[in-house]
Amino acid sequence: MRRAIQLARHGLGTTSPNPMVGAVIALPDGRIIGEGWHRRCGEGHAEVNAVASVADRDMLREATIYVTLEPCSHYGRTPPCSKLIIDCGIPRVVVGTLDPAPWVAGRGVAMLREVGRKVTVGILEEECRALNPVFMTAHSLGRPWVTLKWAQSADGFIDRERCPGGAPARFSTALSTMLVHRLRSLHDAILVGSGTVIADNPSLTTRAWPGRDATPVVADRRGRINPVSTCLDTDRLITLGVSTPADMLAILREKGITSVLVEGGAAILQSFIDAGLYDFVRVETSPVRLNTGVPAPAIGLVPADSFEVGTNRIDLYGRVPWWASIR
Ligand code: AOF
Ligand code: ZN
Repeated sequence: MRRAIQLARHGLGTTSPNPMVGAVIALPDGRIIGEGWHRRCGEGHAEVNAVASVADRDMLREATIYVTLEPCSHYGRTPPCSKLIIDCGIPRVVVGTLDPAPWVAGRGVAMLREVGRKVTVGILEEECRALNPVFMTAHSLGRPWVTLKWAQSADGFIDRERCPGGAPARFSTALSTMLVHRLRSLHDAILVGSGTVIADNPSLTTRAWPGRDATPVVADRRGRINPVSTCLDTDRLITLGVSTPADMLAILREKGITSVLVEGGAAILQSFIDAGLYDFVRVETSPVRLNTGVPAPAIGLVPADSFEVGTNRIDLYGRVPWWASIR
């Protein structure tokens, strides 16, 4: 199962909205005869790739498949893995954790047991759940995973007081920008307020990182922004006309968004903090002092992890995902 978890991690950044999943096929003496992982949404699941990697199919009749997530039972973009396991004759299945998605939710295990396959559930369960904080949150809490992110001056301001179009205060460095773009690419959506769009006209892309671009989302209750004149990818842009974080998340969930990175401004960040609707917070602090300006949001927590990137300090709060501590 540990090996299966390692394999699953190769899917980071390309499986969403699907989870990262790994699978290992072994003989009773422990010899590994097949390995696989889910590489990309729309492509084969971990079990499919693991079975395909086995040279001698006859060996499957005495093998055990270890899979980090319950094999699926549904026809989605691909056919059910439980059916594959049954059809190729694997007698024993070891599952890390159950799949909380409503289209599986225990039915994969039930299908296997119904035809007499031996199934063990809950091996390295915490680790297997922690592989996919986004997928687990989206399906168990019924809302997207929420990351809050801002950069601040040494004296706690996120920006100067300035008029629209005036240059924003710059806290990030070339290296920390790469890490922010990596963080963006690991979310389905990036949310900003209309004030941020009017003041900065950001593009919210991942140009400093070779990952996919997240869907841009603008909270624009009063219809202040003109989508045509923004730098945002208007083909994919979602505008939200609602005011509360809970309402925003409900709409994003309906649109199939499983994770959102909230990038500001201060008021929208503070509204998510006040509503308790966040999972993880990343704060970058520059040595630059502004003396006056827009105060940074107040989170009132002790960091779970801190590290330095060049001149800047990064503090991580809340439930820190495994992929956020990589540095
Ligand atoms: C597995 N093994 O490797 C993964 C699973 O549209 P599909 O066919 O790709 O199905 C996606 C759903 O399948 C996803 O929401 C989750 O419930 C499950 N993911 N299941 O047996 C895998 N990635
Ligand atoms: Zn599957």
